[in-house]
Amino acid sequence: MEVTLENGEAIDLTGVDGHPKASAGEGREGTLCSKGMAQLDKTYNPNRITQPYIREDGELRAADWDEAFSYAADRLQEFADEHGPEKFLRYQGYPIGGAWHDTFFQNIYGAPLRVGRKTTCHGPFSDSWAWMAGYGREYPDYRNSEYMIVWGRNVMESFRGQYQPKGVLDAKEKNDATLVCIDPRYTKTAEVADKWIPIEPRTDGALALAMGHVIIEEGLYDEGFVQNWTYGFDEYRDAVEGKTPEWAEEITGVDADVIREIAIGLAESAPRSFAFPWTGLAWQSNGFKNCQNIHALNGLIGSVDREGGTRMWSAGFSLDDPHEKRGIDVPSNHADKPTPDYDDYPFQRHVRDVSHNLVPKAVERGDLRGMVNNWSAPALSGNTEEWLEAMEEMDLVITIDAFWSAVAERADVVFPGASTLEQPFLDTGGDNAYSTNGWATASDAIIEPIGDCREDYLIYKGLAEEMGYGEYFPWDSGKEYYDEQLEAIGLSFDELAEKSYEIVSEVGYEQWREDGFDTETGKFQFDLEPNDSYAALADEMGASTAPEWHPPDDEHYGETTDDEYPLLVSDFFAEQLSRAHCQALPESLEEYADRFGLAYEEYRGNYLHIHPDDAEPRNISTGDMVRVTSPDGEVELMAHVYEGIRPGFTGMVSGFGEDSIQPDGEGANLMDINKERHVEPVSGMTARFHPVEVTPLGGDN
Ligand SMILES: Nc1nc2c(c(=O)[nH]1)N[C@H]1C(S)=C(S)[C@@H](COP(=O)(O)OP(=O)(O)OC[C@H]3O[C@@H](n4cnc5c(=O)[nH]c(N)nc54)[C@H](O)[C@@H]3O)O[C@H]1N2
Ligand SMILES: Nc1nc2c(c(=O)[nH]1)N[C@H]1C(S)=C(S)[C@@H](COP(=O)(O)OP(=O)(O)OC[C@H]3O[C@@H](n4cnc5c(=O)[nH]c(N)nc54)[C@H](O)[C@@H]3O)O[C@H]1N2
Ligand SMILES: [Mo]
Repeated sequence: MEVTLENGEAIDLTGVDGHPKASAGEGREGTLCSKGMAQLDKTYNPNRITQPYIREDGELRAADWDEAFSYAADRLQEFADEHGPEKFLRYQGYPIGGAWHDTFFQNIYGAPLRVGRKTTCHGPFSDSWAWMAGYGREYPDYRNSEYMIVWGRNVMESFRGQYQPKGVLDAKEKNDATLVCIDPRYTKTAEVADKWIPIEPRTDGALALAMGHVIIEEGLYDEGFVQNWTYGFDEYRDAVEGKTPEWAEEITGVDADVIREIAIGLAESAPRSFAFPWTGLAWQSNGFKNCQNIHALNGLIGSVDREGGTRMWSAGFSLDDPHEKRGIDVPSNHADKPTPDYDDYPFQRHVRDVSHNLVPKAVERGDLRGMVNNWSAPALSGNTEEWLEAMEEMDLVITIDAFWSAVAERADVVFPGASTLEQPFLDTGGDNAYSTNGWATASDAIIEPIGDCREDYLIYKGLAEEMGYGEYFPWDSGKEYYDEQLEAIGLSFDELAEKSYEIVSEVGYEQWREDGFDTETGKFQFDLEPNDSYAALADEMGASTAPEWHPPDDEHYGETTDDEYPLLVSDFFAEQLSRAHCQALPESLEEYADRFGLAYEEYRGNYLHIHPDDAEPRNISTGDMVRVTSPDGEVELMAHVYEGIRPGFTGMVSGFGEDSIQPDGEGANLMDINKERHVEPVSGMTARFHPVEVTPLGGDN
């Protein structure tokens, strides 16, 4: 980002022109996403945690850094002596310095367990893609596409300011591309789409199978690709045989004609076309199968890693390892630590890390007794009630945080992390506006940390030194470490930060031509070899690895509505708020309220979006406070009645409520009604669809 400074204070932020993530490509305007823009408000927010805290006689009190480091080091040592580091959980979001977090807490301290990001963001989506295509992430090559199906992905809103929505608009303008939005809500993406398909939630897998049926029936699949580069096509063809558009119409509520139209549209534009699922589908109990069936379409039409299709997007280069360069042998103290066996949770044997919703169970069983957190708000990502109890139960909680989150309030040590304006930052990647290039980007600290905040590197270094492991953190600052990493591409940190970004590598299309797919069979897999570990897991779950349709079924694949709980509720993101991380910022909250024409002064929580057909019989109007009741509990928030949500489906933005960083705890945290059992059974990912009833609270609100 470019920062405008006035008398040493940052007063404005903007994107960098031509930036691979923030622009549509060379010479094009750069802009920021909501999280980027929020760095300014966050940095100067009066509620920000700006000094370390430690717990003394049960109370948190302010401390200086030396005190906090020495206290944390003593407690970590005590913990290791008493319980062993294997009972200390690692939790982190997308912080600056994730590698240092791992070096210290995993490799040196020896804590083997962490919560897998896959179980709170994208498990069903990326796991299914991983076994089908052999790598974790694919990204559409939007700008070169001619037909784009964004499926449970609100690309225009959730990626606002970045290259993705710009690529969508470019494709529409330059390639006359068609954009299809499959989403039960009329989102910002639906607004620009050529076709909005408000599907019945959680039935996407059925729609995808019917599309496969049409594509095969019409002879529109990519025979060359299917024959030479895929495995299990016969099984796939058999699986979709009776799955006609009429069959899917019954399940999905999407007209058979529309299903035919988009299937043919997708196939005729191939390989410059794609069907791309994301978190809307990942958070479903039957999400794995739904995503699998959607991914299969890309194999069928041969748009995998082709121009305008879905790219196997890798950076195409790697940075140097500063430890290695200095001949510092970082131990792997976590490697030989015992980890618990969760025979009663088949997915847990499969997802290398602990599933988010299982953490409270692990604490109850005595397998976990402490944790460290950085830049995450776990209490809001699933199973809240039990998570809060679990944190209370823990003997040691350490967090690096910016606000008084549910973790910070329960922590024994709180370290105030620096914001992106206050510390150096380096990143590399593949997915970006330059379709066949990998990039590196850097920004320097532009202001001194507010109060006593410190850059993340110095927090890990300080802890390591205090515990006698200073030799693993010999660099004076994160910047020095980055400098050594960047030698790989012949730049210093300052040089890169000055330029902002560098296009480093060339990564051509059709990478599979050279090495095949990194799967069991070396091919794109519609189905699995019986000896694959996923196949064994699926077998245990009573699911086949063949492409099939799993309806939500109350047992494994997600609870269903009934007379008592006739509505389905879920949560999602909004442009003005980044996950659980802008709710402390009045600027963001005000913009969010404005968007729905509601008064920020009166209520600063999230809204329950509900269709008039559901609201009217319940006597609910916009601005009313309502109670959302499920078999597992209830939450309260303000209603927003509008036609842009499918009848029967209601939803809210995540990240609010009393355990959030929203200063008054206003609004609802849907995860208050989420329990351990609400997980997708193959990936262990939190599932967020709940049958509920909604009632007006009455009174004068
Ligand atoms: N402003 C902002 N931007 C963000 C974030 C943020 O919090 N705020 N978070 C970032 C992160 S970490 C991620 S992972 C991405 C996520 O980006 P998105 O995938 O866009 O995230 P969600 O808002 O969860 O969107 C999913 C969409 O799926 C729809 N949906 C719900 N149920 C179903 C269903 O059954 N079928 C279909 N077809 N659609 C359904 C929802 O209505 C919603 O519009 O966004 C990133 N960008
Ligand atoms: N209910 C529900 N939960 C969800 C989702 C959902 O749709 N619904 N989406 C999920 C997805 S896709 C993802 S990726 C995960 C992400 O979830 P998390 O990893 O939990 O990430 P955030 O919500 O961004 O983290 C918010 C925390 O970061 C802290 N923070 C903010 N700025 C800073 C800083 O500068 N330094 C430090 N050290 N801390 C800071 C805030 O105080 C806050 O406690 O959430 C998941 N959780
Ligand atoms: Mo995410």
